[in-house]
Amino acid sequence: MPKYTTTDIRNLVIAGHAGAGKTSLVEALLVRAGVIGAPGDINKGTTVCDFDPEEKEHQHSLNSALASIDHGGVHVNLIDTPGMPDFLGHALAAFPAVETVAVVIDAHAGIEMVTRKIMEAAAERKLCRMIVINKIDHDNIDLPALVEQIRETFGPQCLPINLPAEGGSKVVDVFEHESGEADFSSISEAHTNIVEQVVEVDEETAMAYLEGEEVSPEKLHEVFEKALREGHLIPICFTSAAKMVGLTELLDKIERLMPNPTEGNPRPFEHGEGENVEALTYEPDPSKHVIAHVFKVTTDPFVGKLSVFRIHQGTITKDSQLYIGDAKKPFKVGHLFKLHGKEHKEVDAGVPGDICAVAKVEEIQFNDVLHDSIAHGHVHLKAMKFPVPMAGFAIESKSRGDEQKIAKALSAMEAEDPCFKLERGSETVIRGLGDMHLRVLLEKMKNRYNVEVDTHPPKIAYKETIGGKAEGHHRHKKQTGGAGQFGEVYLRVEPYEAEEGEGFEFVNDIFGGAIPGQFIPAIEKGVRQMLIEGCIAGYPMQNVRVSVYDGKYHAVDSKEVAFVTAARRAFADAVSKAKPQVLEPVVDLEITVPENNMGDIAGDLSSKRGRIMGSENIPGGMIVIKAQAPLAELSQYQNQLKSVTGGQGSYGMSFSHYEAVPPQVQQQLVSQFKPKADED
Ligand SMILES: Nc1nc2c(ncn2[C@@H]2O[C@H](COP(=O)(O)OP(=O)(O)O)[C@@H](O)[C@H]2O)c(=O)[nH]1
Ligand SMILES: [Mg+2]
Repeated sequence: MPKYTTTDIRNLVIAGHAGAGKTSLVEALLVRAGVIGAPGDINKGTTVCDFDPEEKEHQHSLNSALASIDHGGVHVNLIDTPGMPDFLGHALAAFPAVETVAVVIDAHAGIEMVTRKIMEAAAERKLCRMIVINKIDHDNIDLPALVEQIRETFGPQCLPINLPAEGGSKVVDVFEHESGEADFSSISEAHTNIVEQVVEVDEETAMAYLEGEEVSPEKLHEVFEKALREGHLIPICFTSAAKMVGLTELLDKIERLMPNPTEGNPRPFEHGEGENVEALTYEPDPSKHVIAHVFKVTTDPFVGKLSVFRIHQGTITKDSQLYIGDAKKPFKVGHLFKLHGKEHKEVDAGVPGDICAVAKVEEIQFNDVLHDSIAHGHVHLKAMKFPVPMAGFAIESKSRGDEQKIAKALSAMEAEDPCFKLERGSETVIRGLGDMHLRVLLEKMKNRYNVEVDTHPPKIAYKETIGGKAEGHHRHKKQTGGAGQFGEVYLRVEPYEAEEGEGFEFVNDIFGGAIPGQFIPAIEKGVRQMLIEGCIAGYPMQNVRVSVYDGKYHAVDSKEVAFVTAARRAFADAVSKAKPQVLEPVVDLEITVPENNMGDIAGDLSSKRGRIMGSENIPGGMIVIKAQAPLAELSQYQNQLKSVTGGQGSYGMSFSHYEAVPPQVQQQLVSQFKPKADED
């Protein structure tokens, strides 16, 4: 058994924009707590949390990494996460493992794009939040202004719990202290602000406080935790990872005030399938059945596949037999690990709240639930929102014979990353959140799986539809030597909006047996072939209702193939008269650039057939532009934005909807199309 119990555990995700100092902060906390002797260096790739070859190469965190600290009787599990927008998936994936998200903000850079995304996502998942303002040693910073901006952006419930003092060389607590000297603001005022905010969530405590009664520390913890859980308080603390300031104070706050696994809001587990899905209540009770959630899957060069999970209920030991989701057969844990950076230490058991890993269980996938009771089948976590990957490369093997190795590498990487998607169609396309994301994936393929691929921009997933109603006809008649072929079809097409799915309806409107019932499936088959192949530009067709209303047959020469062909041509005939349209995917863009680039960006977007939906100035002289644009125009956007903004701009995109392409684009796509010859 571990030396700590569930209530001794504190789990925190360390998140925030790239460069805020998250990895450095974890490193500094590890040094301060005596876990490691001296801090590693981000630039040399020697930190505990940035250990992947790709992380060393880019000097940035690209995956989540774990480290734990024993401090003052509590066991703190920290999950360091990447802060580049392209790698947001790995940060969000770790959320279900913790009670608290600590959002690190760079004192100099202020609130950035990922800061906002993380704050929003953590609130949406009802996690407790805290803000760490790091780099307080930096020159040219205005901390009072930053605190104000934070409160304006994220709400007045963001309140300092400590304040820098003595020129930023230390921090003083304002929750427990009522007086003293700070570099800005006043300790007594800050104390009153945070204590009043906290006691507000509990009427009794609020009364006692107002009447000047002493509130016990236990009671205060209880109320503090409630305020965090309800989003009524977001404490702000100050650190300098570089100068080792504010670290013990941060650990003290985590120990005394932040929620343990029996506190905070429960994770939204569900059980059942389809319409019978119900919320599942669980308890962090070590003696109950096991429920654990896999929030990270990775490949270790020494132990192979590692699946990292948070235990929510029950105790897992090396002898546990665990089921993976709905699987019928359990696996034996064998070796249970605690991860610390790239190291893994074998442990006997994990209790509720703890974060452990198993090696070499190939079947486990990201987001699986592990449990020890078949009765717990169909338990899953309520679906999490992840950004939809839109950036893509079509890939091709560099050397022949590598196809299988590539397929294996791609599925392994897909299982590890919630924002990496694979499309296998006429071309293999990898999709991610941006160029950088995709390039790192290709590097991983090379480093880990020893395969290389060529890339080119993927084909755009155009679709076809019709804008009006029309009729079509074809008589298929063939007489070659022996038996002939005969089939004649009249049909009607009209726009059709389906509740869900691609939208297709086939209606048999034949009266009086003009075509015998046995040939109707052949007609539907012919139409469906055309829906897949496309009629005007070679893209799948959607939102169409097809009604067959007349035709002719021949007692001897009519056979299935004749009606398939007749239907294909009658359908093409009808579509050509029904205002056919090519549709293209349009994406939502969120572009963050320096204010003075606004004009260039707007001009460039309009040349890309884009439109600006709104903009918002954010601290630091930046502006966030919300826009929509066709995906087809954005294949080089990353590089273009970089050159326009001198590397300061960033953007994210997600799928919005399909829209008709302009006539000249349609003409071009139609002229490139070579329809497939019918088989006779
Ligand atoms: N001046 C100063 N620099 C820091 C501090 N913490 C981190 N840095 C530097 O900021 C850069 C980014 O740090 P890193 O920990 O990789 O940030 P992350 O992307 O949030 O993990 C590195 O060059 C660090 O040395 C700090 O407290 N003060
Ligand atoms: Mg980092």
